[in-house]
Amino acid sequence: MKNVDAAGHVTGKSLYLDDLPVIERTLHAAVIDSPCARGKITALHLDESRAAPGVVALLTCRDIPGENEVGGIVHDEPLFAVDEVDFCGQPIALVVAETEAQARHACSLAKIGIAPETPLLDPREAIQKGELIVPPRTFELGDTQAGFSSSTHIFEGVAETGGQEHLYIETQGAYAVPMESGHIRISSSTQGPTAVQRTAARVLGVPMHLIEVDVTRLGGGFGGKEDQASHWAVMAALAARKLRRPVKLVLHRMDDMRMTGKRHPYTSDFKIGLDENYKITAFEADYYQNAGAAADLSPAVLERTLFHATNSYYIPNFRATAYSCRTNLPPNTAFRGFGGPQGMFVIEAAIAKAAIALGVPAATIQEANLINNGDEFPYGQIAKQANARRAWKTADTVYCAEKIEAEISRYNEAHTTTKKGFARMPVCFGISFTKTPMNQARALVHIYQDGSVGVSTGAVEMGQGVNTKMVAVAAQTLSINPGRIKLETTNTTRVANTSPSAASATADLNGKALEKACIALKNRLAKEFDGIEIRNEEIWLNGKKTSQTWQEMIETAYLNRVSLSESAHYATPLIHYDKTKEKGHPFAYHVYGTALVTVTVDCVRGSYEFDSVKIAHDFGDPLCDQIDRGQIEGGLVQGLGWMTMEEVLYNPEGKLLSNALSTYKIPDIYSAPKTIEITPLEVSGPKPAIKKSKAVGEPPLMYGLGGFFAIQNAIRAFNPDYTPQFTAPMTPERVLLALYEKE
Ligand code: LUZ
Ligand code: MOS
Repeated sequence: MKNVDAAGHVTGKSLYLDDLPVIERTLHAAVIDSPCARGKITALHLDESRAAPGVVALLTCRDIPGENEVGGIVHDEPLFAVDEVDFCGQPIALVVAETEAQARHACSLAKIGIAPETPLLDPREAIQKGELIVPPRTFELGDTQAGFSSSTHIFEGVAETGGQEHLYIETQGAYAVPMESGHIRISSSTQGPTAVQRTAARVLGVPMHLIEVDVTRLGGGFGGKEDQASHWAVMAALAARKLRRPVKLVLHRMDDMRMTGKRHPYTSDFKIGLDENYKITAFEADYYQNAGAAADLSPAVLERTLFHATNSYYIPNFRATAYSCRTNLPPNTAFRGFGGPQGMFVIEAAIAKAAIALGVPAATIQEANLINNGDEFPYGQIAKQANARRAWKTADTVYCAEKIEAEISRYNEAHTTTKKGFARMPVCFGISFTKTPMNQARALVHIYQDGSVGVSTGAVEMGQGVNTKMVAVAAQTLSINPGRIKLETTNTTRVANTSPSAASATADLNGKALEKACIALKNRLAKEFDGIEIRNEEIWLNGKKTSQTWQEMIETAYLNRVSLSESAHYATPLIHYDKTKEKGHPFAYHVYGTALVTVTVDCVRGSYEFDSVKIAHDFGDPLCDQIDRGQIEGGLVQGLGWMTMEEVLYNPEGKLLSNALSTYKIPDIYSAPKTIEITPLEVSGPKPAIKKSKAVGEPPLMYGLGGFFAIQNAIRAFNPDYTPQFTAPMTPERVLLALYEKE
């Protein structure tokens, strides 16, 4: 199965939001945003903007017919600031003009008076001031006090991870077109068409059925368009409704970087206890999440940090509390891994700290504590089909980990100005939205009279290849050629009440719904034609091939007045979660894997190169092997970027410094590992995985954490005085300082 989008992408024919043909009389919008991170608005001088050439309207919070509210989980985020601002880049007003250049020019004429206050930027400071987004959450298993008193070794420390810019190649944007009777059609670059529809309906004060959201594809999302695509779509819709003209709003890169939230930075305290056999007897942690100025998805991200606090390990005595801290940064949001990577970094840091102090390889502790079937996660789910050990062993044997380590030791003995470092990174990631009700999806299938097929689901294609997977599911289930099947745009009038394409669960949820619809159609055709069977486009009857073709059969079915359309709904079975007890069975299943990361550090410059990353990954039976490998490579490199070179920096006034591609560096082909090898575990996926192919979107990102620890090990090989700190990203600047740190 080839990627159905490949030809369109390489020939430049694929349509993104900004490629949609522009309708006559279309207006263009641009956003006036806050230059200040915190303060009262004292004056809005917008007359000059209003009077600028080409300007048709200028909208503020006073022009909102419904609610000035875009917060999904907590209602704490205005679309346009009212009388105070809470972050740099917060939208204050929308300029609508005949051309985009005119709209932008008008924005530059706005004069906003703000009485600035000192912004809160640090989550630990925020919590001292009582600035919490939601009450803290605590997950607990066993008895940590007892666990620590039976520990031979106890270590405590601090672990910190930075933010991460999504850097989807396509920036945020939307195009709203007013239709008749108050109906507005919005094309949006969103992972969550229903989120856009719901939010637009709320802000415009109209029922949801008046808002139609259509998505062709996204040039990347990575979580940044799970909730934060809504703002721009709603602004365009607001202007379209008021002015009765189509309105387009596309953010420029620097606007996008300045105005949107990113991965949540975390700072955390940990305490780990081990017995003489390196078994972890107890683990405690406190996580302080930098949520930014509004809740956005922070409470859900916070929850996933707790779910992944023990990564691939079984820890009998566990207690962790997570705090979502309100600061004056743009509201931070979903980002591939969704709080999981932040949680996993802390346990890996704790293990690394213990290993260094005890003079054993981290692998000794990691391996001793891998989760086994029957072990309990701190949230009460029992590990089933736990492939943690299998992945570890596969990586070990297929890649001869011992040999790699021996070669590195030899290299380090022979070289003085460069050193190599090695780390293993096991990963265990739970598949399902942690909010149980979100685990549902729908699909709609039409077989047309000529035997061609149109498929609609709630899945949004954002480069992850879900369209190809949906075509594969329909083709396999109907047993027809993939070439007969067209994936329609994702549209709220065809498939309603969609969960966002997120949580690695899109192919599973939508694929299962699609499979159900296809099975229903297949069964209906079988019933109509005496129990025929479709096998690879051939029609078989009583175990014999007939002369009839698929196309002829469909034509006859139509003439016989058989319905050739079907819609189906799927809800993940068995999952549940009780927040009052913090126990349940939140995940349909877990994805496991282990990565072996090798790095060479230039000990003169502090720069580094990843020699190789060798991965044993738990695919299940992949629907499209190439797409899954692409997801693994991409996720890994994105994780390495987060851990090493990507540094989101704000100045003390809360202004984003890393605000362009010149100051924010993501991995390019030169900084990607020289080789990436991927070995699938030879195990089928579980039942809730579509066609037994396991979810693949997020888990590989966390292999990147190995990059941090590999670099740290290389530094240790060079500088015996280095006291390991667990602060990511490990930028070349930090590496250089560590290489020459004195005791
Ligand atoms: N989004 C969400 C997610 O709303 N809930 C989740 O559990 C989740 N997990 C990963 C990524 N996005
Ligand atoms: Mo996501 S972080 O699965 O939108």
